[in-house]
Amino acid sequence: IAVLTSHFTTTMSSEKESALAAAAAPPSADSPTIFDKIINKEIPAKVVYEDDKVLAFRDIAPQAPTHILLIPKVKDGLTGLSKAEERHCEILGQLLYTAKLVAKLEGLEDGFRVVINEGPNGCQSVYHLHVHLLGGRQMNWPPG
Ligand code: TR5
Repeated sequence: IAVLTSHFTTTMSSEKESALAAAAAPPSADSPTIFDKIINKEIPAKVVYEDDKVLAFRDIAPQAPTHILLIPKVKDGLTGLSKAEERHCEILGQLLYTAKLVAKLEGLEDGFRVVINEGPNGCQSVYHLHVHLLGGRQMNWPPG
């Protein structure tokens, strides 16, 4: 029972962790996030691609053999996709196009998934728009 309980607790805590992180996040805040520190090179990240507008780096807690985050270097109010306005169309397109480029760089010929988590129900935890690029294994549908 102790083993079962301990396994159950472990499983539940990791699920609860991301849900709690998402619930605790300030959906409307435009305050700096950890991603600003990565952009400014104040904290290290495993950068796989960079140009003047987009930065792509490996997720610290990968959910697939390849798990990369693509972010706009200038947030410009884009805490999440729900804040997108017409002026953001160019950067939104660039993020997706760069995801395709990085997928090719990573050798994901058999396919991949791109995800944008939005708000508490979407389990968003970092309020700086980012595209997840996941690959290297068979994905399932529907997502959890
Ligand atoms: O949950 P959402 O969609 O908001 O995704 C945020 C992602 O940022 C998660 O997949 C986290 O694992 C990832 N993350 C969080 C941190 C971090 C990171 N990826 C790379 N490097 C990171 N550092 C240095 N610090 C984080 N807190």
